[in-house]
Amino acid sequence: ELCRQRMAVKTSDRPEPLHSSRINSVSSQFSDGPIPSPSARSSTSSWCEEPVQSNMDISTGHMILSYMEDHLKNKNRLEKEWEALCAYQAEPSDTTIAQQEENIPKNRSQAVVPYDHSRICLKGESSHDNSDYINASPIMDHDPRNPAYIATQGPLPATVADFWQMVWENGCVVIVMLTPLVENGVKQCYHYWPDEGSNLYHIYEVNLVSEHIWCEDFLVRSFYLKNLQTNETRTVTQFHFLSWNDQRVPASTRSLLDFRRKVNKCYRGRSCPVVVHCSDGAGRSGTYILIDMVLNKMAKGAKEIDIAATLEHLRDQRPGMVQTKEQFEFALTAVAEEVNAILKALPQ
Ligand SMILES: *[C@@H]1O[C@H](CO)[C@@H](O)[C@H](O)[C@H]1NC(C)=O
Ligand SMILES: CC(=O)N[C@H]1CO[C@H](CO)[C@@H](O)[C@@H]1O
Repeated sequence: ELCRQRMAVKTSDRPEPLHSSRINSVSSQFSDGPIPSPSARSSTSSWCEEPVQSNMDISTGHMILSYMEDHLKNKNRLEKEWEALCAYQAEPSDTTIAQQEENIPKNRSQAVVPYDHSRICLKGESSHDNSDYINASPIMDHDPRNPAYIATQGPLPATVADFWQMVWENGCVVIVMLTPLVENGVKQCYHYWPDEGSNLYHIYEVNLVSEHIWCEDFLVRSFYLKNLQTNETRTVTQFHFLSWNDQRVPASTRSLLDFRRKVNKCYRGRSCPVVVHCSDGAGRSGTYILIDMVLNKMAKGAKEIDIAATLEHLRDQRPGMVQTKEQFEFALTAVAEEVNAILKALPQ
């Protein structure tokens, strides 16, 4: 109930973002500079945390924080709210296209398939099997014409060419991968990139340019993607979070929040959708998108924050977004922690 309560917060009246001046030694890796040598290099660095940045007003931050803390303390309220979310029915929710015979082998899970009204369509004439189907959903924030994200399942061996076609056709430059390839012997995602050199997936040539291990929780790979039909090329950066298992939550909010800051630093200034995937593209992907969407709304000075309504909005666009109560609670905790960090970084 509380989460549904509209929380009016003061709009930020500070026009300038508060830029931190700390220079990150590897930030040049993410700019569109000259293409590095074709031989992939792996490197490790000491963990250098991304500084927090936000337009958030101090009083807004304090209101949000006390709201979140109050919400997290009351487990009974959280339980009730989760129950209400579980009962939520998206409308429309037809998934007839995903269930067509030729598309069934392209779905990793039965439970999570895209809605007919909200799915990414490939250009059939460019696909290897003349089909427009991929298990992927555009996720809008406020602008119905430009999805902010594409939530998708981890590619299967049979859908890896479709995946790169989707990345190509939607102009994507950032991929957020939230699953290890295998968990306890269970395959979560196909290894859809080359470990070194290049691989060809239908007409999409993918070159691994670099691999940078940030810390034990995540690494960043840079790819050079080429469409062999047109000879056009693009640099794509993949952020791979390694320590988040299916149906679970990360061990701490800290590394996921730092991971998100690094993703957004790389993405800044773009308008293409961010590709977010785990295994089925709903539990971990939904949790990540929920956190990112809410924090982005706050950074833009949103007047009201309603996390449950935001999650319903996600579930209107893809089934199963955020799969467990623990994941929902984790999202609330992560938002509170980030707001706390932003407040600490503000000049008092
Ligand atoms: C792409 O490059 C190849 C090799 O340089 C060339 O043969 C081909 O004509 C080019 N295709 C287009 C569409 O420019
Ligand atoms: C909804 C649906 O048809 N799901 C299928 C997707 O593909 C997997 C793997 O082939 C099947 O197990 C599901 O039944």
